[in-house]
Amino acid sequence: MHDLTPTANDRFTFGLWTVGNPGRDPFGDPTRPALAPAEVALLLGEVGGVYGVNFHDNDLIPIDAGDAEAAAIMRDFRTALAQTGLCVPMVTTNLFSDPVFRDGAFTSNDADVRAYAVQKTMRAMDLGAEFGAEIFVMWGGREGAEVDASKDPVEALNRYRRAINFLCAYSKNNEYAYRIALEAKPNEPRGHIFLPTTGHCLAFIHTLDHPEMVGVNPEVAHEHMAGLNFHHAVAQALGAGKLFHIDLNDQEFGRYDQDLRFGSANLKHAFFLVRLLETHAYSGMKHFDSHAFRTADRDDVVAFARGSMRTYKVLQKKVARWSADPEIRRLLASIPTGDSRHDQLLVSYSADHADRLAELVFDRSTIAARPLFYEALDQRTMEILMGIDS
Ligand code: GLT
Ligand code: MN
Ligand code: MN
Repeated sequence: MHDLTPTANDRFTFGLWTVGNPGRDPFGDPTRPALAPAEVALLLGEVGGVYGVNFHDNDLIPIDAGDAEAAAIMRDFRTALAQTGLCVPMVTTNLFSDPVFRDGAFTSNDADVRAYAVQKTMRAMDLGAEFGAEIFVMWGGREGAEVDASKDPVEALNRYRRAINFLCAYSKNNEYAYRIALEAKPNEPRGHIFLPTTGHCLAFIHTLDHPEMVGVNPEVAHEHMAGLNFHHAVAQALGAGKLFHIDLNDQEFGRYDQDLRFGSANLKHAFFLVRLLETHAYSGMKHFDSHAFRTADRDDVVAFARGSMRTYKVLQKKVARWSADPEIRRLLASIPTGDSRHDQLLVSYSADHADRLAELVFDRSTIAARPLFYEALDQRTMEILMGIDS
């Protein structure tokens, strides 16, 4: 097997809503036929090397489906999973499409909407548990506002907190295996969405009743929409032990929500993201939360899915190549690191450490004159990315 061929060990996943995306956008109708859940699973089987398929409750069972329709869909989907060997590692709830959520779900001003949203999420948890899902994503796409006069944002976040606390307890009481992953997005479809960045989510988690159950699901495009460095957001989540899941895709800065194929817009960012995930041995799911261009037909959707995984695999190789590159190693080794004994003072506070630190004499101009060959380091990185290996 070629080393660029994805396997189940890579933990690559797609969603019913990603490869099943029919090409609708705010200005145009679908360009591809809708696929039934079982058809999406079969398509992913044809793609090859995919570990799992994720879904929103209503990707699998339409919101108005009767019992017989639901049972038939479940039966066909289970058959397709068995045929393809795919599992369902992550599920989520659609709290954004139905008009009932036009002004939010957990954070709505309307107690009926809030209760319905929690009830719908409980059912989605029940559904996902039937398929063995262990990650429950919460993307609050409609949790937000266009009109700040309409909501007290402190109270909105209190409502959000109460809903998540309730659902964590529900999951525990049912002995479900879920860990909840909050997904940030700054805007779209709302003008302003609550918990707009991964950093906001990380801070919010520590105000919850069960912070140990809750982490994040950062998405490349969402952090880029906020103009942020995704790799840094993921690093903070990793450092906090909160990277429960990741949504890989791409996004041009300053554009509408594009959900582009992973690595297709910002290759250098994608490279450093892969390096981060690989060097910190991230072992969770790598979910491609993107969709093929509206111009794609079924074959091109297959090419899109294969391309997403292949780009990750190529970047994995590039990371190994980069790390072993003599020039990169030389340049990294040249970065001045100063007198490591100073770190012994800073490792913890004591009156003695403070006194010794106070006595140190630093020659600012000498320190500031130490060379930093970052232009050379960045150029060599670019050359490796461009395929110039010598
Ligand atoms: C929606 C959104 C994604 C979220 C999904 C989970 S749905 O497509 O744009 O980023 O991950 O609800
Ligand atoms: Mn998105
Ligand atoms: Mn996403």
